Amino acid sequence: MKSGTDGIIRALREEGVNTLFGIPSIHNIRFYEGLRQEPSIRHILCRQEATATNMADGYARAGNRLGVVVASTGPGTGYVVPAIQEAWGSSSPVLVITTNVPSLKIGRGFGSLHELQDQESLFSGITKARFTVRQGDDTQALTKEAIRTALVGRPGPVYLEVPTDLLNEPSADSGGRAPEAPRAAEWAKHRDKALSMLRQAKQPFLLAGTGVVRANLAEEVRQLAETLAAPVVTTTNAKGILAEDHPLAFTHAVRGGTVREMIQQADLCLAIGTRLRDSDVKQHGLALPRLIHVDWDDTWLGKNYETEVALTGDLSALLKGLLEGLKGHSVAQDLQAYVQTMRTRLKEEIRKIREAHLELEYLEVIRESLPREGIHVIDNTQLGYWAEYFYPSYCPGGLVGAKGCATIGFSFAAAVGAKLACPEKSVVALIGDGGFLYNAHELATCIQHGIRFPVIVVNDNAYGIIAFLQCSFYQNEHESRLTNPDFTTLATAYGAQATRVDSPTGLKDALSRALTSAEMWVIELAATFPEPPFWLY
Ligand SMILES: Cc1ncc(C[n+]2csc(CCOP(=O)(O)OP(=O)(O)O)c2C)c(N)n1
Ligand SMILES: [Mg+2]
Repeated sequence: MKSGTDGIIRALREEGVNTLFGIPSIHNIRFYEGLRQEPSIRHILCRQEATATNMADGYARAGNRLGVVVASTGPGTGYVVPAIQEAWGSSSPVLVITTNVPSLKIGRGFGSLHELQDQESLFSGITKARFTVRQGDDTQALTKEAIRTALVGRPGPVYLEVPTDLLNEPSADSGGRAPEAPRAAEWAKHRDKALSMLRQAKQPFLLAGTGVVRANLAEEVRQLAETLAAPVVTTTNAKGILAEDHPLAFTHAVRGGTVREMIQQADLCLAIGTRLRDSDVKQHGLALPRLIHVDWDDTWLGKNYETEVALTGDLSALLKGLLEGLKGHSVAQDLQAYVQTMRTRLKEEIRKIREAHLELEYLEVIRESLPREGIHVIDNTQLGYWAEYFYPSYCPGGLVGAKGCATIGFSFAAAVGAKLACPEKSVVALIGDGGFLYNAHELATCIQHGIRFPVIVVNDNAYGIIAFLQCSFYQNEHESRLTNPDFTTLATAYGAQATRVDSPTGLKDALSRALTSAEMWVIELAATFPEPPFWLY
């Protein structure tokens, strides 16, 4: 008869999972013995559970598939929480497999080793579902259900908890439960209204979010934009859903200048696969015209913007349905001319900003160092904010940001996961000195597993954005300057290669060396970027 562990591992194998990130413990030790006997599953041994979770998240986003982290009771699980908040906010399908105290001791408060009362509740606001295995459950069926829940509809993290004894005990064999089916598109209900609004719009635009990236809908977005001659703006993690050198690409939705003007002049917004969250759009002062909101489900409808027509359900079916309904649509010539004029203005505006800001020159160096399909993973650091506005992404997932909950200390670890998911792609991580010391220990993991890519550490010896905000609000800094280690010595101590640069040409040379090298590289960029772009543009 299969054990609880066998059930989980069989389910992982049957669902095509071949990579896990995690840390062993006395509570999950039986699971690791199972893994030892399962050569088809690769385990990346990490140095802390939060960073292991960021890796699983980066793996999920870059590979457009499930990421899995293995943790253990109490502190091991606690470390997972902030990283799962990021995955939740970014609709990233990450499965947490963790343990709890022995089944008969759960909830009794005996003070057992690692015991954390109500452990599962830590995940209540940041997961799609929580599965807790109890006596008599079939771990294989539950794991399958957990995996499918993470991936179905709007993707997101899921929590699976197994009491340590049940990893070893025989597991029931129920034959598996029916997975939740994706909700059928409900667009037919509002089909005519949406199509007539789109056909009659004088100046429509598309606002695309993470959902279209997760659902692989770049081609549909391009066709919709071209059918309607509609400019496309995006949130950070949807950048590149339409290659940003396409004539209809209008970069980040919350930019000022030409982008804001175009949105103010538009008479219809087709928002697709975006939750229109406050932090993504509303708080930046973005007002929307009449709105058609296309999303996986009703959760976010009408929260931040009044919706005139909502189309919910399977995103792919909805976009295909819209395209079908718009067949034969002809675009007015003056609309085409208007969009062209605005695009030319936007390009000119960016050219002028580049003259005034070295930040754009640095971003250009990173852009030119990476192939079109390269993956640039940014942290919440000044140059990262500039990347959200000014780094052109040419493919979905070409720019990956920690925008789920705006955590710092994400990008380096997430880039490890991205590189493992897409070993054939060039990957670069960008992170601040503050953020890097949240996760620099994972250099050890890179060396141990032969993972290689460059991480650019922007060193301004400060929590720079905080210093900037303090000076802006209170005319003084307080507790935002950092005394740092020598980053090149730190990196070489781990066995990585390292260099320090302080100019765009220095960065260019370092990146070209690192991207063609067979080693892990830390490039310290000694530079201060005093203001974030959202303050200016
Ligand atoms: C986990 C977490 N803690 C604190 C913050 C608040 N915070 C946002 S940016 C920032 C400073 C980041 O410093 P650094 O990585 O050096 O980037 P810089 O701003 O200097 O470019 C801090 C502390 C956060 N976003 N996430
Ligand atoms: Mg800094």
